[in-house]
Amino acid sequence: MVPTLNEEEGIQKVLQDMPEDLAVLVVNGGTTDKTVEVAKHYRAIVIGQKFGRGKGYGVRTGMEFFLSTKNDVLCMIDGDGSNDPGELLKMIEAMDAEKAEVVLGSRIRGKREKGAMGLFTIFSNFIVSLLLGLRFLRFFTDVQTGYWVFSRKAVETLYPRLKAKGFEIEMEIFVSTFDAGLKCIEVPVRYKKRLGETKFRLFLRFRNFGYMIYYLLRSFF
Ligand SMILES: Nc1nc2c(ncn2[C@@H]2O[C@H](COP(=O)(O)OP(=O)(O)OP(=O)(O)O)[C@@H](O)[C@H]2O)c(=O)[nH]1
Ligand SMILES: [Mg+2]
Repeated sequence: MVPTLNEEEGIQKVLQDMPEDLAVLVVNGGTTDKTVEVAKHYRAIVIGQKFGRGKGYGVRTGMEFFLSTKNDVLCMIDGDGSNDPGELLKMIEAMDAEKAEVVLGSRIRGKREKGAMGLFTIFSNFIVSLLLGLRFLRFFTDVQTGYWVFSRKAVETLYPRLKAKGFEIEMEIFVSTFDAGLKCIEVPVRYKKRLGETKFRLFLRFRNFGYMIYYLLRSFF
């Protein structure tokens, strides 16, 4: 599943690099550029997101679609060309080897292209991950990553619990995974500079700190 909003450049790279064994679902969040045309050219299934605007709605639409299929594993990556789809196979192998239900790809522990992640982003992601992980007495380094792999059981368990509309979706997935008692592991992944323009604007980044406090407290009750 590739949640996408105006990523005509990035989606092309993502779909070109996608391992052949993976069927691709592009969840379009109201794109006004050529993202949909490019995705269809590469034979991806394209669906429009339901419920409203925001990445959270996009991810939840993709999960709902996945549950209507018979597939066993759901992978998720960003459509901006920063995530290498080849890493997903490594994440699926790690999920099998460690009998986990959820795998997240850590860009902090993996090799990053120079300039792909600013110091502020590295620092803030690390702090958010440290605090949310500590809440469950675990150590994670990149809870806000765009790389995820879920077992079918994980999607069945998480989908009804998720309420996030926007970029807080990854934090909600993380805390909901532990609240539901699903086994979650982290593996290092490569990260490159994104193509196109960011959708995660500065004010949304600050707002995510508020959400972090909400998710930290929510899981106590
Ligand atoms: N379906 C859908 N996808 C979205 C929406 N907003 C963002 N996305 C996608 O979510 C992914 C992550 O967004 P980015 O802008 O890359 O955010 P980020 O990865 O946190 O930040 P940078 O890569 O540093 O810009 C990208 O593939 C976006 O196109 C949305 O409202 N709906
Ligand atoms: Mg990105």
